[in-house]
Amino acid sequence: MAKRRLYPTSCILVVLAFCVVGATAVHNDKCYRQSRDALSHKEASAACVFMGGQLVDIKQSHEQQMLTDIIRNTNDVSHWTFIKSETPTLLHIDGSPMSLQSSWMAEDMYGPFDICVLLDRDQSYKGDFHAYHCAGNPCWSGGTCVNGPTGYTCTCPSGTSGQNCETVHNDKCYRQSRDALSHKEALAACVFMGGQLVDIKQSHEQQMLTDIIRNTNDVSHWTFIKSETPTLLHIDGSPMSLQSSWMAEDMYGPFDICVLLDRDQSYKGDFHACTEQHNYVCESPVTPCHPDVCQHGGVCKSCFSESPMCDCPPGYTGVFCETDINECASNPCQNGGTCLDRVNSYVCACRIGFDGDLCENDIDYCDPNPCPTSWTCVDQVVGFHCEVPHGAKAASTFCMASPCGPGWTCEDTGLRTGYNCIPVS
Ligand SMILES: [Ca+2]
Repeated sequence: MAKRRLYPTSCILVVLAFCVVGATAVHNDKCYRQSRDALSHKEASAACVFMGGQLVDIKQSHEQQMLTDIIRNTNDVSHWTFIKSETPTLLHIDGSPMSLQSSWMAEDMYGPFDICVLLDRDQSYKGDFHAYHCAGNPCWSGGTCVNGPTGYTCTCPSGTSGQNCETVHNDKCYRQSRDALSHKEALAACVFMGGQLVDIKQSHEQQMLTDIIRNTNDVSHWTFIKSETPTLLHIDGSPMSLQSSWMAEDMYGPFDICVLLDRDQSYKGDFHACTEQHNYVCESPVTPCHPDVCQHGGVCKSCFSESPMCDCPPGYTGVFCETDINECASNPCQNGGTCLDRVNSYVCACRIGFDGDLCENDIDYCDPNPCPTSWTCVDQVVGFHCEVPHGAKAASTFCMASPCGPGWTCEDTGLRTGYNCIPVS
């Protein structure tokens, strides 16, 4: 039985999602905020809790109508609601259930097949089921999400890969943000997705990130380091008594400075006020999956407490490596050959008269000349013709002597011409 996610009953702030810019409504003693950004359902749930509310849980039609009116008057796009369905039952081809653990029971997990309820713009904002993935664009680093029957695929910018356009480097997983936030918000955002703001320790790590950033959005990114409050002096040289807030884990003072991989400094670290809004990179360790859902020997990895990433062996693709790539799709066999799909390869079955890996060779049956001495051989598409030499004794029944040999059919072609040899198919 599905268990719905519970939130503290003291919450009266109910929000649609994250990062508010106005668009706040009060209706029947509840306060609603519309998000500025598109997130996955999981991220949206976390974002609402982060700001002291919860993802909107629509219980009555007038509430839905009120929200629909607001959305239509603002950005007019689909919005997540609270409800998340159970993992749908997937069946093997023989009808037996596929043993994928439903992750709905766990408070903070979403399974690869979970679907969520969207106030769907394309359905006049009636609730509709959507894979939680693409509707919130789970693709980081500027990747593009494409929904498929068993999940989604991210088309990732160069330098990034993985299910969500993460970059895996030395057993760490990196994600580039979609948005610019203050250093404090960036720190919190990384923790929310199960990681931390990137803490660059080595130059090869910095170089790797610089390369990725240059290939994607090419803007400055926050790193983990936050400096102490700098000493400020009055005009007479005496120190200004500002309390340093660096010691407290979750506080930022008004004069704190943070370290930015600064685009204008060729991505060398540079000091900036922590309150500036910049993009950021989150990191997390790469961990094995539980359960391992990858098929056909795919290696299952997970990062940011997210759904599994399968590294598929050659010849397989799909979120779970469930699809045997059809290597025949490009019709590689020539001259009417039949393509037989294999794992990471194919075999061409050639029409008679052709050979070669791609059936690209038109067989020359006259090389070497199989005809009697002094006869002329004429290569045919299938088989060959032996032509009687000029001045030879007239005859029309050359095949009586079985000149083609076993495995061949002989065909007399008439007086003074000769015979055809055709391979038995
Ligand atoms: Ca194949």
